[in-house]
Amino acid sequence: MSDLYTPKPEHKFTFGLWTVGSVGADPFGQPVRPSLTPVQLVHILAEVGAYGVNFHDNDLVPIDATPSERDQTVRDFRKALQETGLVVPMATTNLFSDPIFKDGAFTSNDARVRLYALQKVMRGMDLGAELGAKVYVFWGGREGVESDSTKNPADGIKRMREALDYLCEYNLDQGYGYRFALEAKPNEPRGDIYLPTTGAMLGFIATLAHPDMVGVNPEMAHEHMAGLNFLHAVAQAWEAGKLFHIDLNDQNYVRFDQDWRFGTQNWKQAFFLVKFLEDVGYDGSRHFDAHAFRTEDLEGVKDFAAGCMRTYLIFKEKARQFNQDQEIQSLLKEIQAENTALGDLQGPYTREKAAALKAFVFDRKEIASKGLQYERLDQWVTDLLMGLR
Ligand code: GCO
Ligand code: MN
Ligand code: MN
Repeated sequence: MSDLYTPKPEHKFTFGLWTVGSVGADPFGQPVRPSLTPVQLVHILAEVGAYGVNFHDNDLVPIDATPSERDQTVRDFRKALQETGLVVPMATTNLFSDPIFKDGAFTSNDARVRLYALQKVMRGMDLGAELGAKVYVFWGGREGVESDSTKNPADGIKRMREALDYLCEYNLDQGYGYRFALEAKPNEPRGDIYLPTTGAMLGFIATLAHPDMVGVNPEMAHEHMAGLNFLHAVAQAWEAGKLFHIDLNDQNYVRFDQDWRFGTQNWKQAFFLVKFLEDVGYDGSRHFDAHAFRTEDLEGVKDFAAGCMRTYLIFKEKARQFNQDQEIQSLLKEIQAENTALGDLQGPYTREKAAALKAFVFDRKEIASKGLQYERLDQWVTDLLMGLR
């Protein structure tokens, strides 16, 4: 039965092959689930109601596949997409698993590694384009250091810029029309990763040769690892016209990358995030970059994937309730009312306005004495999320 919480294609819910395909290995333990083929994973995603599937080059085509093996894999995958109706909105490159990337890809000290990384990305872009991807994600998991004695971080950033400028040219030259989305993470697997936050990425993008082609792919867990407010990172990206993609998941603050089901842990942050995306009309993929608890079998993996989407839709409905709640809305109106009495002082700078403002006498005590009722409003949000409004 279809209801408000049933995923539909228009919701644009996507998963990476590596998410539902995670076999649950971690630094302390071996895989707990069998590895499934890309074709099997596409069918699982279709079964739970996802709209799309994304991949790293090597999630689909093993790193040492021959050209004919590659073509056969692509044919099989394409057939699975046709059978299920799933689409491929995003593709990316694995620039972190192979030992050649142990000291980074674009930022490695070894020019051969930097060139190999460019070659791998160009081939990955060809693969993604063949399957219809329009967003190409760059997550530089190994672009960093354990010790700053080994590299000058300014050189690291310069090398990142050279690589991205090169790949923007390739994008133009091939006519792929990709939008590049840079994904920040503060650490893990490197001790420190360059450009550690979405805000740092936004600053970096402005220095590129083709800044219009490049935006960000903020990930909830990554900003939370750094103790930051994810919504604020997303809002800054949105306001700058740079929210090209988003990685949704969850985790406790200031820990390792836990990659949990969306909404596992931080309901309020997840609620305000969904509300923001829906209110502003973000129309990109809602991509879940997470995996099932290590305790789960295949049924548990399906529960995980279905849960990500269901929770998103629950928060979407809660956001609608928030926007229609008379009491909440009238308090918001009061809180955010413009003070028209100051009319002439407001607006853009003019010499006259600035002179008038400098001379104006503010009643600081009177302004500061007003209670803002934020406690009441915030409790209403709690009541709403707990189902009591
Ligand atoms: C991580 C990252 C990755 C990337 C993926 C796509 O912490 O492992 O979030 O999952 O999102 O490589 O670029
Ligand atoms: Mn991550
Ligand atoms: Mn991610």
